[in-house]
Amino acid sequence: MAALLFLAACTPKAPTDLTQTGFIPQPASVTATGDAFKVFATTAVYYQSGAEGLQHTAAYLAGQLIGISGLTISTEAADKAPSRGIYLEVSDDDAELGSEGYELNIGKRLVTIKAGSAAGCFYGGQTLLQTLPVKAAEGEELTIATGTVHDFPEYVYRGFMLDVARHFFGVEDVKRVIDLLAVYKMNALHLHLTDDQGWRIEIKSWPMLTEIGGSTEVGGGEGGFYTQEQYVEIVKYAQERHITIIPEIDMPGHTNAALASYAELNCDGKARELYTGTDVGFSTLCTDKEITYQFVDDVVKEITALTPGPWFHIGGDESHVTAHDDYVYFIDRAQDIVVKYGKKVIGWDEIANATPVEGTTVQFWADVENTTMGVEKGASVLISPAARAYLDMQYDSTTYLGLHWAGYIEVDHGYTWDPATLVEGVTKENILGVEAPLWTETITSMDELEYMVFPRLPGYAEIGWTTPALRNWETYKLRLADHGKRFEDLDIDFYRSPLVPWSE
Ligand code: TNX
Repeated sequence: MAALLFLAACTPKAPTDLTQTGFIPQPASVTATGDAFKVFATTAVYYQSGAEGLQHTAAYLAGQLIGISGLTISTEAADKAPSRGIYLEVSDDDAELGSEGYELNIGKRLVTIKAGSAAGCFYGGQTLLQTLPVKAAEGEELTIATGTVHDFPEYVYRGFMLDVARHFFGVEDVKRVIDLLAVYKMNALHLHLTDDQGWRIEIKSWPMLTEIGGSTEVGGGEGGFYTQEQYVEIVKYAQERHITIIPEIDMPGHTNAALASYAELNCDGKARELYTGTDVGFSTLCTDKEITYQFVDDVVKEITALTPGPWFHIGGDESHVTAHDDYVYFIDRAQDIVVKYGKKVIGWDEIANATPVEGTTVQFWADVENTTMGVEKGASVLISPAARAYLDMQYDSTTYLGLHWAGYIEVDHGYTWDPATLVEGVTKENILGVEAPLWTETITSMDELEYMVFPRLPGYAEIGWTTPALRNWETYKLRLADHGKRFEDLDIDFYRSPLVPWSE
């Protein structure tokens, strides 16, 4: 009897109530059927033969399951659902699911993930993975509560921005960021590739941009840049995780690194000194020189050729030393170049002062008037309010990294808002999605990045994915607390906010 009791105390109880899982983002609906599915060494991930992209999704899911369990989980094409195992299927018989939704059905012997696309199956797989630990303990039996998850996103764009210009982050760091975004069903990574302090992407027709402009960073460190091959490697890695890369070349301001690399881009024909401080708003391309537009054309041409996603971000923020008319003239010409290379324009909200071309998105960060003007001119809006969604804002006055010009953003403040009601005159129909940017003036390493990004990022993922009716801080903070163990197991150096009841 004593031995039995001992056994019962040591064996974790198999979960049987799926509704008790702390999913982030919260799915549209979860129902439980009170049983348990066991993952065995013989469990395989089957995928419907012939469905586009599904083999990759199956391989990704099997890879994750192997990482968790240490078992040899194989993948196999199948013409119909098997009697046991995990089965991925693409079907368009449920219109509510849209292009990214999915239905996850966990039975006692068979798990099926059905979606309108491989992306949907990928997200269903992420939901399934959240029912398991990040890493099983030695000999731990892996069981999943049975039931159904029916789920689809609120917004089509759920993004994170990384500023690799102020401090450079290499390919391996960016891949880790991509992996972490994927866990929370985020699907857009905006790379802020250039700024006053650095030019971070190789442009073959203008090689000094990286040779000179990429050679330093804030604080005077050595900087760095991505070769075009490395950029393609990032794009591909992201694509395999259903994440679109949005490249940003910030113009006509925030261009000191380019102005230091090529004298002819300056109105006075004199190259600028490299800059390693953190001031903004002091640089501008020379808007009335034709060479400027040749430069923009070459840069956009080379980068768009390597970028399968639909967008190109032209920056356009804080051009304080560009005269208003020159600014408008420049943005209009830059937009035309982006369109010429087949991409849609995104720019910071200031670009609404120009004449947005069809399909343009203005990224709201600070100025309500610019944003509503953009909407009046037919643009859609990407919501990134500095006071709510800037990951470089400090949590409180004791945070040792970051800035606070837009205020402090504790985890609850970052979570308790709704994009569709934030700006008067901007409603859900106008909104492409949500993006949380990390500016890196004060962020120099992956540990520092993680500390500012976690635990706020899952909140932005949920704002982008989950309908406001299902979002609530009181229940969210409990789910977030559950994820603390996952952050630890993923080796994420996160901020233990006192507002979240982390378990010991
Ligand atoms: C404003 S947000 C900027 C960036 C800075 C950031 C720091 C925006 C479009 N411009 O250049 O890095 O504040 O929080």
